[in-house]
Parts: sequence; C-alpha cells; structure tokens
Amino acid sequence: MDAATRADVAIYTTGVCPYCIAAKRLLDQKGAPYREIRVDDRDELREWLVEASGQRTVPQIFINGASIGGYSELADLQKAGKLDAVLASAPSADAVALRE
Ligand SMILES: N[C@@H](CCC(=O)N[C@@H](CS)C(=O)NCC(=O)O)C(=O)O
Repeated sequence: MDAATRADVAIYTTGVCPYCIAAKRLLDQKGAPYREIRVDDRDELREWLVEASGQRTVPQIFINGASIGGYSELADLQKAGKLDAVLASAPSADAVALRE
C-alpha cells in the first residue's frame, strides 16, 4: 500500500513508551510515513495535546489533523480492516493544524 499512502500522520511520543514503539511498528508495517513529535519535557505542548486528543497518555496519533487516539485505537482500525483506507485518505484543505 506504500504508493497509495497519502495521509498526513503525526504521532506524539515520549522516549520510554512501549505503546509508542508498538504504534510506530504498526505504521512501519503498513508502509505509512509519519512525523514523530516528542513531547518529553514539553509541558505546554503536552497540555495542548491533552486538549486536542482528550487523552493524557502517549502515543497520540493524528491522521489528517484528526485525533484517532493511541495505539489501541490504531490497532482497532487495523483489526477492523479500516486502517489502509484511513492511511490512503488525503488531508482536506481545512484540516486542523497541529502543534509541534
Ligand atoms: N491505550 C493506550 C495506552 C497508552 C499508555 O498507557 N501509554 C503510557 C506510555 S507507553 C502512558 O502514557 N503512561 C502514562 C500515563 O498513563 O499517564 C494506547 O494504546 O495508546
């Protein structure tokens, strides 16, 4: 699916985070490029992330500006057979800008 992947994927992570590793592994397996944004020691960014995602844990994954949740939600999309389509969707012109 590599050639078909068009989505803008951003993953907010910290250094010691098994779920972050699992999420990145799944994205790698799907051949999906992503931007990794580390939030260690970045309190302001982390506060924004809680507001934007509604969750306090990492990783937090955004696809085309929309929060999809953490590794569990990413894996659920994969199990439901929906992840390829999500990763192949192009960002819309009015996609929410993420902070980095
Ligand atoms: N269900 C979440 C679990 C994420 C999770 O527990 N992440 C850990 C780091 S690997 C975390 O943020 N722990 C700190 C906390 O729970 O406040 C997911 O799949 O992403």
